[in-house]
Amino acid sequence: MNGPRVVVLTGAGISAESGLATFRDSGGLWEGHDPMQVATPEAYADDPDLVLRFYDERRDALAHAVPNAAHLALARLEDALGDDLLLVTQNVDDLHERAGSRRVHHVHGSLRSAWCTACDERHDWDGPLLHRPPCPACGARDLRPDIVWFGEVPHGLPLVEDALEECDLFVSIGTSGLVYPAAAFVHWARGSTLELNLEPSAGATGFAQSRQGPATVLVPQWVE
Ligand code: BV8
Repeated sequence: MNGPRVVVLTGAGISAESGLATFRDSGGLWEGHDPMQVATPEAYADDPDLVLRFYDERRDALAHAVPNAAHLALARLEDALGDDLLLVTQNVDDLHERAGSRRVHHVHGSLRSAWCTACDERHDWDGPLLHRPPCPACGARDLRPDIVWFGEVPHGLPLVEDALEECDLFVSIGTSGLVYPAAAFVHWARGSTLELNLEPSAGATGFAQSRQGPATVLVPQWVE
């Protein structure tokens, strides 16, 4: 199987210059909570309103954010490479899509999708979930954020693993390299590896090359 020649992984750092908070910068707290403690099935079972507010606020912030030069450069890269590029993102925002990327693989889910735990249907979703709207398919009031929480299995790992094993180049952009299994992608990659990040990530030494700087500078430079 001839997989994509280039696999790109993005993290919260690529959306930072669009004004979206990252997980671990600026103290990394939301209303005094560690996001890592809120983004879990246990937190949702224990205090669903807290978790739903966390995602409603981020979904609302997303409506006011716009893609930046890094997102736009990756959309141009897709125009040039077509199926030779696989864009994988840990992000739950839709800035890659709004920049023009057509094939985006969200391994951690999406803010703009809601998942009905009664009928298992997923729905494009823009509004809040705090008031427990009915599922458009079955009417149950069991919609949860369509997000992969800590302890849940990321989407489409076999597809990513196959692509990494065949690729010529793996590029990691804007991620701290702290969350697995995405942080292990660099070790699964067959080809050369490059990290573009504001500072060396936890996995920086695992990359053949690691460049530091803002994504809006480094990504267009790399793509061009
Ligand atoms: C799972 C959705 C089992 C929520 C997220 C070993 C192996 C496997 C699992 C584990 C393991 N060890 C521990 C685990 C469990 C756990 C884990 O990794 N814990 C960590 C904390 C140790 N992993 C899981 O639970 C995963 N599931 O393992 O299931 C399994 C696995 C495989 C097969 C079968 C079963 C699920 C993880 C997914 C959790 N959900 N997101 C939400 O978004 O609310 S993860 C969350 O962290 C976000 O998605 C985020 O994207 C991700 C990683 O964070 P980053 O994107 O890197 O963001 P961060 O703030 O950390 O860093 C930003 C970086 O950008 C910084 O480096 C900064 O310097 C840089 N930056 C800032 N500004 C800029 C910039 N760079 C460039 N330009 C700028 N301007």
